[in-house]
Amino acid sequence: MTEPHPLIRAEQAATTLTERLGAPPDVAVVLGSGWADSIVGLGEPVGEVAFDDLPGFPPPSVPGHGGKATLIDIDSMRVLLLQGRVHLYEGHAASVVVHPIRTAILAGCRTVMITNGCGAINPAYGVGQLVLIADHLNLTATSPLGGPSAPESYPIRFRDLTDAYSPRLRAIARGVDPTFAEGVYAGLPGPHFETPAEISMLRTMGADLVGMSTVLETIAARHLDAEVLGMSLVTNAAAGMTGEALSHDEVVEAGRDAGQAVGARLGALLEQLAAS
Ligand code: 8IG
Repeated sequence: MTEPHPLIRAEQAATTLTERLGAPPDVAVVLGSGWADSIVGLGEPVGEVAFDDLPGFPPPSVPGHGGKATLIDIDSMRVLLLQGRVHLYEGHAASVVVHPIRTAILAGCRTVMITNGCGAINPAYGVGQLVLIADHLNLTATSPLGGPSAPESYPIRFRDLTDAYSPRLRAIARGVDPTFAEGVYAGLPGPHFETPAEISMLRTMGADLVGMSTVLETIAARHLDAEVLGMSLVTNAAAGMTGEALSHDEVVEAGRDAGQAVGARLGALLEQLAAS
């Protein structure tokens, strides 16, 4: 038998997800590195589904540490928190990387908040700062819209990506904090960090932030006409900027230190979204 199209797989997962949650979710939040602790005070879970129970979700790379989708209510808005993103650098195809977000959107989420931990290329950004993504450079050399064409009921794959990161949602975020910085996010395959020369190149190309996620998910979400809010937590200055070497441990620690503040911001944002 031939493999079903990735969008059909996502439809199947969406059906299971909605059954398990009892009703469709409204908003999805993809939680990136450094964001795990941010959801502690957001609200009592009213539903939870392990990725293991959903078709097409890859098995966890560390046994027992698979992802899950947790549902919380913010006022009358049903928010699906997606914990346990997978990356290109784990050897997954682009279609696998975007499977969770496609599943959430096909289950009913018309708004997606995509978060990540990243390095700052723009020297104006400090470690621990949240930055709204205004636009991206997809430097992964791939697209989730490549491969066999989608079933006819789907939009064409030649998707316009003007205003991919919703100006409307960014304005709502600035309603929470008028000083919210914005920047251009460069998405690379990783998993190594950049050389200082690569960071100079990326700065010349217009990038403010650099990371290993987000761009493929945004493309997949826009293909399905969901509105995207992208938000980056700066966990380190990019390579070559401080004279110090980058260390994964420091990056993880910066994420942990920022957890509470990030959670408060995420909560305020979701409240504002629910009210708008
Ligand atoms: I967290 O400095 C985090 N992720 N490519 N470069 C890239 N990805 C990152 C970085 C960084 N920090």
